[in-house]
Amino acid sequence: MTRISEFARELIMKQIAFQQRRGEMGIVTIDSPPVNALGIGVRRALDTSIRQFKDDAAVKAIIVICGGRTFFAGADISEFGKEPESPLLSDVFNLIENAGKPVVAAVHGSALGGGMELALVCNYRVAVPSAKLGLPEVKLGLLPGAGGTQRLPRLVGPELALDLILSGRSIGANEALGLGIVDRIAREEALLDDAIDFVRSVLREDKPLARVRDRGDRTEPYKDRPEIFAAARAKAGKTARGFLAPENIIKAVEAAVTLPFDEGMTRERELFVELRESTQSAAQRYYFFAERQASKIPGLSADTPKLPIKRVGVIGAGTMGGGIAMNFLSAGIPVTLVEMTKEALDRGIGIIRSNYENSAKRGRLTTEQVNRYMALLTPSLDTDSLGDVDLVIEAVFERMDVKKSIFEKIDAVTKPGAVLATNTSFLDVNEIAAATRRPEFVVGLHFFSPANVMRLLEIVRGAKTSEQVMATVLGLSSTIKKVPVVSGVCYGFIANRIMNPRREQAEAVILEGTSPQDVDKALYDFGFPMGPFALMDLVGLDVVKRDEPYRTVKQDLLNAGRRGQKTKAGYYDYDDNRRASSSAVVAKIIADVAAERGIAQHAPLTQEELIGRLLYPVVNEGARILEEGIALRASDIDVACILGYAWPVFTGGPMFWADTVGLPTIVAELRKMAEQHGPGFEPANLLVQKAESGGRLTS
Ligand code: 3H9
Repeated sequence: MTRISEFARELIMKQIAFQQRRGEMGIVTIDSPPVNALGIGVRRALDTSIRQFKDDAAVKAIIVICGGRTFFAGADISEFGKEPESPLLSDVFNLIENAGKPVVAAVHGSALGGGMELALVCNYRVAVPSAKLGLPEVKLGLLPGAGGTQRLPRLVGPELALDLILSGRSIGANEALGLGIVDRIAREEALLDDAIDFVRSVLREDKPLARVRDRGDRTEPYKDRPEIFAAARAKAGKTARGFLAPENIIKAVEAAVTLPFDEGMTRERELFVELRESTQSAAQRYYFFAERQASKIPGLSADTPKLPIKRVGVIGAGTMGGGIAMNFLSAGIPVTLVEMTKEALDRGIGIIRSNYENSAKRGRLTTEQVNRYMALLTPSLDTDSLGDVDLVIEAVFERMDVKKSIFEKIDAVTKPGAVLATNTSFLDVNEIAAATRRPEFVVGLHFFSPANVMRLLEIVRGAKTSEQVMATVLGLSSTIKKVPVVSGVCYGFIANRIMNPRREQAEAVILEGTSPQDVDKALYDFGFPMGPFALMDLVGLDVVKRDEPYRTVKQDLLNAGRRGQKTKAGYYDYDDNRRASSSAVVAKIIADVAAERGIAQHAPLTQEELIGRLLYPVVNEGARILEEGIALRASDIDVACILGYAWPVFTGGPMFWADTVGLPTIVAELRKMAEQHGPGFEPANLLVQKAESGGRLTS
């Protein structure tokens, strides 16, 4: 255990905690940027401050409040996996709960995880209207491990507690007031004053101290209702397939209903530790930081001036262009949408409107919002109308000659300093930039479909893209609520390039005797929402078709009119309810293609063999992407795969997963594949080096 000197402790304490007296009130203000996470420094500061006021007879009540932008955002996630240091969160919470005088949490910003748990340990909670409270531990593969699973059900009942803890969603202060989680709403700019007023009224009433742990009225009625837990399990089985945390959460909330408080706390602890030690939680915690790291570009300082983006032009009103436009409209940025024909333009605008209206029907938007967004949209049939925009995003079909002529044109009509972006998914951004007189203002903005929904945005940095343009588009990505991943220029960039081997291998193994169903099942069981064949059937084989110099199963299926679900036949047969079943026609096509191409069929690969065959080449491609400097770091590749291809987050993405499998195993398996199937499987140098030196791809 690391020990710090008394002097250092004093210093840390002084920087983090500020104590003041207002009459009989002892006020503890914690200010530990950025988010007041409950790391060791904050715990020590709280411990010392609370102890001091607890022992001071002149202090009749204690208020815990935070400085900076938020109340405590939870335990310090970077501390998990390290040796715990005293005082633990449970020590601090015991101190608060047994202070013998009212302790009040004054909440602004977000009270999340351990932060909300701290508020629940306090006798009362006062919050400003904009405050949010939530237990998002499930998103880190954890459960609320500082009493949240025991106290929240005692306040709001187990059904709502399960809903909140399993979803990890936050609720606003007013909703929390209605549920009895918050006791008083304070004025936005007068939290401390209003919290003091509230405590004074509590002291005047001189009632016994209210402690959530002593409540039983909301849990008692559920003692003989196991069906609510069965229902939660059934739902989690569907919405969180493969994740471990939901089951432990349900068990912990069950304990809140069936066990006395202290026994429930012991059970919560066991269930929490089990999750904390799991690979899944390590992966999800890694991912939490990976997502935040992705927007940080080495050498690009945070104060690089950004270009103002007040108006955007989008060229192409197809599915992609329309989706891209929606991101800006929803962020309040006006868009000029350009198409070649009036029909295509009208169709594109109609789709945007109906997308918004569908959201309104589901209660996610108001009609007023829909109208406001649509009013920001200017349709146009002429690129000359782009003279006043600050950014143009081209989203037309993938042909270099077409893109070049568009860029030449927009270079001529847009104002100097306007950023010109292409949404290409594989073409050379440098070649496109060379068609303009401002290559330093050209960048790739690769959205994923549906562009208004998918959170990933690959930012393709051309050889000449300026730092200012990079800073601008990185900033813009957070305005439109995307997670940016920076990629160098190469075919397919990061996400499409790294996942291509999975498709190639899936198509190869079915010719060698494994069925499309087995391939899809292996990947589904690994945690993907669906396998590649089911996905191609869903999207349409005509949409994903590619020209190959040899006979392919896909082309034969298309020739037989099997375009996927829309024709009730693709790699699978479909009934009227879109239920899939295997197809003798497909099996025959596969056998014919294999015979013609001289590919010998053998016994189907096992699930384990399939995962190696389909996903080790993905890891290998990731290592090449790193070696070539296309990705800045391994974790960026993981973010791209998780957000772009629904790679299961509980494995951490291909790079983190490879580290958990063991790089020597992957290198050895790739070498075996290279012997059997050709040199394309040879492990990348970086992979070999790391495997031999005991290193990891991720840090
Ligand atoms: C827990 O509490 C377990 C307990 O039940 C039991 C324990 C026994 N720790 O997101 P941002 C960093 S588990 C460490 O960009 P925003 C973050 O990495 C915890 N660091 O800002 C970033 O660093 P950098 C349960 C944290 O304004 C910086 O703060 N709590 C933590 O968009 C700014 O973050 C959660 O899961 C943390 N807990 O959003 C809440 N939180 O600048 C997690 C943030 O170097 N946090 N950082 O990149 C959040 O959801 C958001 O950060 C928050 C602010 C909404 C608070």
